[in-house]
Amino acid sequence: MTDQETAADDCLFCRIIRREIPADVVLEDEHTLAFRDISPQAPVHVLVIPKVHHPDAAALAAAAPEALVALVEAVGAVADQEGLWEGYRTVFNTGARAHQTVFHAHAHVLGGRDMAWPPG
Ligand code: IU
Repeated sequence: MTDQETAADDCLFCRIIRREIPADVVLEDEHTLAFRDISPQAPVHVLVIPKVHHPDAAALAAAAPEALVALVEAVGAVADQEGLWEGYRTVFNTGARAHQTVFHAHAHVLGGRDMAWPPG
Protein backbone atom coordinates (compact mmCIF):
# COMPACT_ATOMS: atom_id res chain seq x y z
CA MET A 1 0.00 0.00 0.00
CA THR A 2 1.39 3.44 -0.90
CA ASP A 3 1.66 6.31 1.58
CA GLN A 4 -1.15 8.06 -0.24
CA GLU A 5 -3.49 5.07 0.07
CA THR A 6 -2.59 4.71 3.75
CA ALA A 7 -3.44 8.35 4.36
CA ALA A 8 -6.67 8.00 2.43
CA ASP A 9 -7.74 4.98 4.46
CA ASP A 10 -8.51 6.93 7.62
CA CYS A 11 -8.94 10.36 6.05
CA LEU A 12 -12.26 11.94 7.05
CA PHE A 13 -12.99 13.31 3.58
CA CYS A 14 -12.05 10.03 1.87
CA ARG A 15 -14.53 8.37 4.20
CA ILE A 16 -17.22 10.88 3.16
CA ILE A 17 -16.44 10.09 -0.50
CA ARG A 18 -16.84 6.37 0.26
CA ARG A 19 -20.13 7.20 2.06
CA GLU A 20 -18.82 5.74 5.31
CA ILE A 21 -19.68 9.07 6.99
CA PRO A 22 -22.86 10.96 6.07
CA ALA A 23 -22.71 14.39 4.44
CA ASP A 24 -25.22 16.78 2.91
CA VAL A 25 -24.02 16.45 -0.69
CA VAL A 26 -24.96 19.29 -3.05
CA LEU A 27 -22.99 18.30 -6.16
CA GLU A 28 -21.01 15.33 -7.40
CA ASP A 29 -19.19 14.52 -10.63
CA GLU A 30 -16.43 12.19 -11.79
CA HIS A 31 -13.65 14.15 -10.03
CA THR A 32 -15.35 16.10 -7.27
CA LEU A 33 -17.74 15.98 -4.34
CA ALA A 34 -19.34 19.07 -2.74
CA PHE A 35 -21.18 19.01 0.59
CA ARG A 36 -22.32 21.46 3.26
CA ASP A 37 -19.80 22.22 6.00
CA ILE A 38 -20.92 20.75 9.31
CA SER A 39 -20.04 24.03 11.06
CA PRO A 40 -21.15 26.74 8.62
CA GLN A 41 -19.43 30.12 8.84
CA ALA A 42 -21.83 31.83 6.42
CA PRO A 43 -25.42 31.25 5.20
CA VAL A 44 -23.88 29.17 2.40
CA HIS A 45 -20.77 27.19 3.35
CA VAL A 46 -19.94 24.30 1.05
CA LEU A 47 -16.74 22.23 0.91
CA VAL A 48 -15.59 21.12 -2.54
CA ILE A 49 -13.16 18.20 -2.47
CA PRO A 50 -11.33 16.13 -5.07
CA LYS A 51 -12.05 12.40 -5.09
CA VAL A 52 -8.31 11.70 -5.08
CA HIS A 53 -6.47 12.13 -1.79
CA HIS A 54 -3.81 14.85 -1.64
CA PRO A 55 -3.06 16.81 1.52
CA ASP A 56 -3.64 20.29 0.14
CA ALA A 57 -4.44 22.23 -3.02
CA ALA A 58 -0.80 22.76 -4.05
CA ALA A 59 -0.08 19.04 -3.74
CA LEU A 60 -3.20 18.35 -5.79
CA ALA A 61 -2.04 20.80 -8.48
CA ALA A 62 1.37 19.11 -8.64
CA ALA A 63 0.05 15.55 -8.78
CA ALA A 64 -3.30 15.83 -10.59
CA PRO A 65 -3.78 19.24 -12.25
CA GLU A 66 -6.90 18.05 -14.07
CA ALA A 67 -8.50 17.30 -10.69
CA LEU A 68 -7.71 20.83 -9.48
CA VAL A 69 -9.27 22.34 -12.61
CA ALA A 70 -12.35 20.17 -12.08
CA LEU A 71 -12.49 21.30 -8.45
CA VAL A 72 -12.44 25.00 -9.42
CA GLU A 73 -15.11 24.36 -12.05
CA ALA A 74 -17.20 22.67 -9.37
CA VAL A 75 -16.73 25.74 -7.12
CA GLY A 76 -18.35 27.83 -9.87
CA ALA A 77 -21.14 25.31 -10.33
CA VAL A 78 -21.87 25.29 -6.58
CA ALA A 79 -21.94 29.11 -6.53
CA ASP A 80 -24.43 29.10 -9.44
CA GLN A 81 -26.53 26.39 -7.83
CA GLU A 82 -26.61 28.23 -4.50
CA GLY A 83 -27.55 31.53 -6.16
CA LEU A 84 -24.39 33.37 -5.13
CA TRP A 85 -24.57 35.77 -8.05
CA GLU A 86 -23.60 38.75 -5.82
CA GLY A 87 -20.27 37.14 -4.97
CA TYR A 88 -18.72 34.48 -2.82
CA ARG A 89 -15.38 33.64 -1.27
CA THR A 90 -13.25 30.59 -2.07
CA VAL A 91 -10.71 29.61 0.62
CA PHE A 92 -7.95 27.01 0.59
CA ASN A 93 -6.58 26.85 4.12
CA THR A 94 -3.09 25.36 3.83
CA GLY A 95 -1.22 24.17 6.89
CA ALA A 96 -2.00 24.21 10.59
CA ARG A 97 -1.10 27.89 11.00
CA ALA A 98 -3.76 28.78 8.41
CA HIS A 99 -6.32 26.67 10.31
CA GLN A 100 -6.24 23.66 8.00
CA THR A 101 -7.66 20.86 10.12
CA VAL A 102 -8.46 18.22 7.49
CA PHE A 103 -5.47 17.28 5.37
CA HIS A 104 -7.37 16.34 2.23
CA ALA A 105 -7.42 19.21 -0.29
CA HIS A 106 -10.64 21.21 -0.12
CA ALA A 107 -12.08 24.55 -1.15
CA HIS A 108 -14.45 26.36 1.18
CA VAL A 109 -17.19 28.19 -0.75
CA LEU A 110 -18.68 30.88 1.48
CA GLY A 111 -21.50 33.20 0.54
CA GLY A 112 -24.85 34.71 1.40
CA ARG A 113 -23.41 37.56 3.48
CA ASP A 114 -20.90 40.40 3.11
CA MET A 115 -17.30 39.23 3.54
CA ALA A 116 -14.70 41.18 5.51
CA TRP A 117 -11.21 41.96 4.24
CA PRO A 118 -8.56 41.21 5.35
CA PRO A 119 -9.67 37.76 6.50
CA GLY A 120 -8.95 36.78 10.09
P1 IU B 1 -10.19 23.29 7.31
O1 IU B 1 -9.87 24.34 6.26
O2 IU B 1 -9.29 22.08 7.21
O3 IU B 1 -10.22 23.87 8.72
O4 IU B 1 -11.66 22.83 6.98
C1 IU B 1 -12.20 21.64 7.42
C2 IU B 1 -13.69 21.83 7.47
O5 IU B 1 -14.30 20.57 7.56
C3 IU B 1 -14.16 22.67 8.67
O6 IU B 1 -14.82 23.84 8.21
C4 IU B 1 -15.12 21.73 9.38
O7 IU B 1 -16.26 22.37 9.90
C5 IU B 1 -15.49 20.75 8.27
N1 IU B 1 -15.95 19.45 8.70
C6 IU B 1 -17.12 18.91 8.15
O8 IU B 1 -17.76 19.53 7.32
N2 IU B 1 -17.53 17.67 8.55
C7 IU B 1 -16.86 16.97 9.50
O9 IU B 1 -17.27 15.85 9.84
C8 IU B 1 -15.66 17.57 10.06
C9 IU B 1 -15.24 18.79 9.64
I1 IU B 1 -14.58 16.59 11.57
